[in-house]
Amino acid sequence: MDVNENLHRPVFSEFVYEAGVLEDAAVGTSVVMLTASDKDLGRDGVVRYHIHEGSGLGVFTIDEETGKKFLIACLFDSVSLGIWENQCLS
Ligand SMILES: [Ca+2]
Repeated sequence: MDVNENLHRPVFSEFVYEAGVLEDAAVGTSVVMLTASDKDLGRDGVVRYHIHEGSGLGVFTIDEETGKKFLIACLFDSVSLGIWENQCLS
């Protein structure tokens, strides 16, 4: 068996993450930390995080390496905050 094979997919620690943020929260506020793990060794076990799709895109960003999600725009009443599908790759 080749130990460098990419045999496992990353798995989030929770199926659903719930988080809230105040309407007047400052840009850069940390909103939630997502964590996923991948059982592969080396490069194939390194997890990278992305926001795949969802409503209100552009309001949040995610740190590709840590899974920490941040507010990057001011929130207004008219902004519909909903569900984001997050993706981790490795
Ligand atoms: Ca993997």
